[in-house]
Amino acid sequence: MNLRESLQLYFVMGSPNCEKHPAHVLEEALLGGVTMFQFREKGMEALEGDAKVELAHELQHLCRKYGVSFIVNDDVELALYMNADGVHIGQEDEPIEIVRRKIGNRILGVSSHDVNEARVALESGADYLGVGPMFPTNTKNNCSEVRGPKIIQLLRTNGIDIPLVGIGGIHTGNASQVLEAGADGVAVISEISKHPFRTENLAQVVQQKLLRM
Ligand code: 3NM
Repeated sequence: MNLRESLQLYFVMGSPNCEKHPAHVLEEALLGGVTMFQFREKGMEALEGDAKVELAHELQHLCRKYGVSFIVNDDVELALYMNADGVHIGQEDEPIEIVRRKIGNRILGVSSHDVNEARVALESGADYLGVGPMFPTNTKNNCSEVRGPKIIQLLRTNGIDIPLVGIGGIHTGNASQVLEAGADGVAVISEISKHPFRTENLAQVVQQKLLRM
């Protein structure tokens, strides 16, 4: 699978997003057709220290079992320590070039919210962009204003052609809009973490939409 294909159904999650054990949630999601996973251990009651590392290993092991890339959110040192497949960073994290130098040719994802941020990320060595929020969401505190799928269209018409996913408030009913706008895939937290048994429905919507495009 190349990176664009791996991004089709990108599950992002940490223990605060789950109602059952995260390993149970992830395995159900992997069985349902998730194509990439990001460990994002953030927010209230997020694990720290050894407990975080232990959970990360458990989830990485599952990803390996299903042949899905394991990406670590923000924590570059943890990603290197674990030999993760990649890192995802936001605009407020370490500068992109520095992270690129630290992680070598592992996958580097960067959250971007407009054409300028996307250009800088691209020039600084990002492999893919996460663009959001597509729709209103309660999952992330201090989320920036809703951009809607039209921001993806705008990035594409401005020549940003690297792999990108939409994120924020995406579910089975609106995922098609994000793909139609030009995204390679959708990144979701709660739609899967809260209802992992429904992953297959979302995977089907995404695959059918991409096939018809
Ligand atoms: N980043 P849900 S929105 C982690 O806009 C994250 O960059 C966003 O959660 C951004 O799928 C978001 O439950 C939360 O809405 C996504």
